[in-house]
Amino acid sequence: PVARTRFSVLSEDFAADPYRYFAPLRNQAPVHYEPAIDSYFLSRHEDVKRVLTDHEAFTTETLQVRAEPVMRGRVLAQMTGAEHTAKRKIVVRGFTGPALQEQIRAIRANAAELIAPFLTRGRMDLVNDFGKPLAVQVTLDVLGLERRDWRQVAAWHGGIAEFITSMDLTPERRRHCMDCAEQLEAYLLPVIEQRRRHPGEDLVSRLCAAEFDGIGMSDRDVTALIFNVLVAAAEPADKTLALLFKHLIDRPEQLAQVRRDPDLLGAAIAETLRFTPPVQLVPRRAGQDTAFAGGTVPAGATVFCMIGAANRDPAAFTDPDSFDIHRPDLGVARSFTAAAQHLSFGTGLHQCVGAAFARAEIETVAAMLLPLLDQVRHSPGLRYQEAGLYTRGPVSLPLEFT
Ligand code: 2IO
Repeated sequence: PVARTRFSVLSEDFAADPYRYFAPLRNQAPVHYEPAIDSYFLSRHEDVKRVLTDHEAFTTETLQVRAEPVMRGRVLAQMTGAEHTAKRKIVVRGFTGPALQEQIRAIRANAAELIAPFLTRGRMDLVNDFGKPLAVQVTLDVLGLERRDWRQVAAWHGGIAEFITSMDLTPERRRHCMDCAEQLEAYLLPVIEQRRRHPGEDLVSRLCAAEFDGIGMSDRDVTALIFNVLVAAAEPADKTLALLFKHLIDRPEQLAQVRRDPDLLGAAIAETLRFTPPVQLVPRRAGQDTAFAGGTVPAGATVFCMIGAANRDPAAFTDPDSFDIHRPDLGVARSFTAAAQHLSFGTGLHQCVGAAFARAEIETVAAMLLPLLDQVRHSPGLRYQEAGLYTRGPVSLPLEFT
């Protein structure tokens, strides 16, 4: 369907179902230029992998305009060298090892509380009734922030995520997003003050106590990394959970296998991430003219790596458009590490720091839900709909169960 002159990834047709355009893009326009936003879209697995691993030729400077205004400072992905290594390590410690074990308990408690009122009703919207609140509550737990403020934080998070992921922000929406960022910052500053004076074991305290090159972290440094963790942990979580359930419900045989053997959940999550990555785009800036097989990207250009298209490249996966938790080329254990073949956590120096946490979160919740949601099925009569170009997931997923 790619008509050479007219096709746009910013069109309504593409937004309605990007997946049908991925093969034509890879085959006919692997270096697709989008004049309205003066950006290049790369869709081949090989090209995307090259952009994400060639840190000389492609930088993360794009985040200066796309993220920094609402993040109130620099996020991990913008850092390089020793600063990046040191600060990344602090964040990693916040949700791996002993910290992760503690968080899994908190995830179970949050999930149990959220699901309880729906068990007798036999119906629930997995996105809006469960996944979204869960994603924010879990993130607040990780950060050591007040869980009871989750509605307010969720609203601010919405504005911040909108800024980062929009291709066409109106001045009004931009103002709204900036207001959300300023209000969340004002909410966090007294907390940061308090943790500086009385540090605990939580991630905010660890960030406050960190030093780099003998210099402590400013309030701005700490705020930006809190925002970073908030957006990165909350935004893709409800989408991944809902996509996992949708793919399994649509394939009763694979759902039955996962029910019988919950050890298959790791594979089901890895395949969900490959098949429908919740983060569809990763932006970079070309530092130099770079030639790809399908065309050249000029120095200074904004480049979007199309993760969904790369993950369905037949050069990387056999029968890429089918969802198969048993696919031999998945590599379940590798799927959550730097050796992953799918690119849903990115790759290279800035590969997702939360990959192991994400797996633990979705696996824990799905293992709890499956036995509770007997005969889980779609609620009849509602049209399934996904939204988002940058981050993408089901708008809602109304389910019935017994
Ligand atoms: C938060 C886009 C949801 C990240 C971002 C400004 C930086 C970075 C990502 C992911 C997912 C979010 N980029 N996480 O793509 O931390």
